[in-house]
Amino acid sequence: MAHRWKNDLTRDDVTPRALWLNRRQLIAGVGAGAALSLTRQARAQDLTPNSLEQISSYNNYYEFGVDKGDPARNAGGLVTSPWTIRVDGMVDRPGDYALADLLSGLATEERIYRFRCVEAWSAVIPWNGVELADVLNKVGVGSGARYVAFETTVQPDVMPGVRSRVIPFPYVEGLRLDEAMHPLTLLATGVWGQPMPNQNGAPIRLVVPWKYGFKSIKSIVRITLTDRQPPTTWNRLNSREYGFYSNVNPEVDHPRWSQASERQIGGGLFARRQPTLMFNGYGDQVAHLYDGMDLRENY
Ligand SMILES: Nc1nc2c(c(=O)[nH]1)N[C@H]1C(S)=C(S)[C@@H](COP(=O)(O)O)O[C@H]1N2
Ligand SMILES: [Mo]
Repeated sequence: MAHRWKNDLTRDDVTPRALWLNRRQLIAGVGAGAALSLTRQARAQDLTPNSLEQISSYNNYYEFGVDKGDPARNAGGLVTSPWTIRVDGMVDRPGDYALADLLSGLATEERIYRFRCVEAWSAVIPWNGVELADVLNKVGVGSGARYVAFETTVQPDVMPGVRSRVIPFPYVEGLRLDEAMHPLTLLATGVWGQPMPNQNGAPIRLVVPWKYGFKSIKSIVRITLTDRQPPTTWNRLNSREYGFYSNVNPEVDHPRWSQASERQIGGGLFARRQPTLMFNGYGDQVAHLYDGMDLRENY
């Protein structure tokens, strides 16, 4: 049986590089017709993308409940329009931005990324979105900024998990500035060319493909540039199990389970376990960010 994951991707095989080139062409006016199709991206990486149905029916979004099916069942009432994002902290142009204004003029892209959750499930997801770096450059990163903090909306009326306080809300996450500025890091507004389903974090959520899923904060209403490492929800709840960095690392086990393998959602009961790849397969592009760091200590 053919393996879904390929360990021997070369730099030229991987999607983002091709897309950077493609993006330059778009900027140069070659036009969307030249865009690398999702099918070709998937083929180049030997990946089988999950269906929209699979991607939107097995979720973690604790504001809507702790079971994987709860977000799909309960997120229908999330109010996503109008949507305002507060941009504050060490930033040149702080303010409350209407979502459309914040994104206007930025290049929208389609990218197929591997997704890896700490509980050993994985997915392959065609995201639509913009590079976070483009948004940060638009608002102007202040000279002292070293981290980016994110916050999710809190809508108690429509969020049963918030009312029952399953964990403290708002959900918060953070990245080091160089991680945030990396071209793989997206603010995603859709999947499979459709608007982001509520349960996946409508209208806009973070996607950091070399980190565990919980770094991908959903339904973002605040972005703060700061000189201090910001608190993150899972690290706050259990710092022994969830670190700030949360890079996918098959060699560092979660205290209660192995992280060495994974199963792609939608594969059924007998889905084959795949070996988990360091940095979720994105090592060529991101390993240099962590040169000299002990990735066991900085988990
Ligand atoms: N606001 C918020 N964002 C969140 C979560 C959450 O509970 N609340 N769960 C995280 C976890 S644990 C995972 S695995 C991913 C799941 O993203 P998906 O449902 O789109 O697959 O969302 C992350 N973002
Ligand atoms: Mo997760």
